[in-house]
Amino acid sequence: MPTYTALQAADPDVYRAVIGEMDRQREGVELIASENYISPAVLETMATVFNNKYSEGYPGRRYYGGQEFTDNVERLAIDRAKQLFDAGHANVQPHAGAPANVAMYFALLEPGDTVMGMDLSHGGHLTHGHPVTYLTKIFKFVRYKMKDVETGEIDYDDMRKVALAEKPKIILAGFSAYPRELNYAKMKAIADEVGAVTVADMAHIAGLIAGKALRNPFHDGFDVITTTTHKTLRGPRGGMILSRTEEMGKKIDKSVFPGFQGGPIMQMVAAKAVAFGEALKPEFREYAKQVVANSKHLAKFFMDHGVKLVTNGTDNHLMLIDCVASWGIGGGEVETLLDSIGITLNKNMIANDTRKPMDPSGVRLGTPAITTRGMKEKDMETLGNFMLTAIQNRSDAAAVKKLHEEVKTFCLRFPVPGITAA
Ligand code: DSN
Repeated sequence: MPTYTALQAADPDVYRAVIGEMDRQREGVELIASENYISPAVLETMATVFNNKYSEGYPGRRYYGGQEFTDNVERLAIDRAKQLFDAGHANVQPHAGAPANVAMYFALLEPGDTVMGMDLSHGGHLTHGHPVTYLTKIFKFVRYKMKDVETGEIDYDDMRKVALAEKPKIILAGFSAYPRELNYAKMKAIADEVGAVTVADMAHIAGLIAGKALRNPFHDGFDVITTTTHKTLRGPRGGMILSRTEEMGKKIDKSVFPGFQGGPIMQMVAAKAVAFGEALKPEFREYAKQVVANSKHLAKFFMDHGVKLVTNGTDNHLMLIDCVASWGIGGGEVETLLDSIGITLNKNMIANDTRKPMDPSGVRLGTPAITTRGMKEKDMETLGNFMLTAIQNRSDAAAVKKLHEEVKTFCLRFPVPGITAA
């Protein structure tokens, strides 16, 4: 375990919080679909002296001196990202996924232009045009949805009809709570008909694409990919924008800096380089394959036990449980109950939900973090049983407490990179 002796001496309060969080991560099961554990090398790089450096601009074109080593790590991150995703250009400076999307919109649109993205309630993301975001004050968003929530198939006919009527400048693929593969080729054909740029926000599935477990939208002619780097890709917290062509990449670069952000967070850029280096290794392909295998196995386990999954299964790392249909209780109640036994997931709206976002009908869960810990198919059954037993015995405090101990004992068998040695 890292010791953090300087922190302990300087600030015992923050030190205690760090140790508490390490213990929580070691002793519990992380099923939040967007979370993961980074390697010791990525973790070390995030705490390096690159923190002390301002580097506005891009490698070889900076506004301040002293850039020999920052240029070096940013070039490594760019080259590795391009190789991982077959991209023509990579901007590795976005601080996170939402800023990456904002920079992308401003690179490609004028105020008042229209974007077509997936409806939040059917799996899309806030930055794909939800009215609570400031983006909707500047751009017009139109939405597409699933045609059939039992299969998850997108309504591509309606998408085409709306695209022909609304003439969006961007057709945006991507999601944060959708368990199926998208048909990028169909979306690209619709975009070509109306002259739209195709963008995929692959934040959730970047690691699965890098690991060749899911299809790469560039291979169907998509123009731009935005992503975070810390989910399935198992890198530091941050964002990235990839372009198919250098020409598009130039527009993106200008938008990220100076258009939107200031100096890059260079220790994170360096850590992205390390994570992308790890993702280029053959072991990462095994990881990506296992994430999907675990997810499909857990989904089947639930369905075999009468649990209702939105779209009745999964093609990727995540699934959505309809808790009301399965157990007659809301997703918030399930989240709180499972938290109390050391299993973390999040309450989530499901398609056509009649409940409110803070008290929705579903929960979302995924397998990226538990797969990093080395869990395999048989462990999915153990986890599924823990969850179902907790729900069945939710009014029996002693049974819930006993289950918490069992979860802890189970978890401690699986090392957490950066916390416990493998
Ligand atoms: N917070 C991320 C997720 O959990 O999907 C998306 O922004």
